Amino acid sequence: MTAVVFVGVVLPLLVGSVSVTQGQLPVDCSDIYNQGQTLSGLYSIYPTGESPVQVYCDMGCSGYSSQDGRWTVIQRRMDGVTNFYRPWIQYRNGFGSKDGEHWLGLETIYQMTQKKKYELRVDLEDFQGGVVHAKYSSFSIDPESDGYRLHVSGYADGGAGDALVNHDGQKFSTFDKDQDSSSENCALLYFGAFWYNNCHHANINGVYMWGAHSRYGYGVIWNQWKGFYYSLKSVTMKIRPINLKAK
Ligand SMILES: [Ca+2]
Repeated sequence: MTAVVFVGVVLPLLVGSVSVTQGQLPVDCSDIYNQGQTLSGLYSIYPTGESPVQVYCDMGCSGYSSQDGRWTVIQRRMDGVTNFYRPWIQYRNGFGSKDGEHWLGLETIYQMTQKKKYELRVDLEDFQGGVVHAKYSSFSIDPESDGYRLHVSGYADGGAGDALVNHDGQKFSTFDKDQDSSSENCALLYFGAFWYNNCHHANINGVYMWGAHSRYGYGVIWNQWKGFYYSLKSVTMKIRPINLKAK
């Protein structure tokens, strides 16, 4: 009789401990950092609490304090190896190599930003060694049913200028899913995919080109820094939760 009662007590405890463990699965790179992984690199996160998603974590590097790290990279351009002119399903699910050029995927970004409040940092580099960034204190996107609409605000200047103010409140568009504010198809027109308005001041998923060119709006564009006729060398979009615990 004692044994039966004992089992009855233990089972709920086991169930309880399993759910606690699931609650500790990392949702982003900040969680991974807080679990003691302080090196930049590839890690698995669990934005839905179920399936793992591989991400590149920018934990900060020499010359930066750890407060500058803990970023989850959601987009990266660096060498033109990966084709970014892709249809909706690819932008929804993600593509590329996580340790190189890639797009994390709108669904994963949505799952992350609906769980916590995130800030966004965009790092930009030109072909002459210039390096700037733009930071936004609030970043989230809506579910697919609302076109993965962008919400970005709280701009802080890092030399780049505010190109995303033109894209705040826009749905995401690809060449096969025109949700922009133009009578044209912006993605088709500028060979990219973005939260196009009418059409863009940032085209950072545009075709990879090498610096100055003569085709308006083409290439990897951040207009407020280098204008509409200069394609950038590298771009990284990365997010992390605000109100980080002090380390
Ligand atoms: Ca249109």
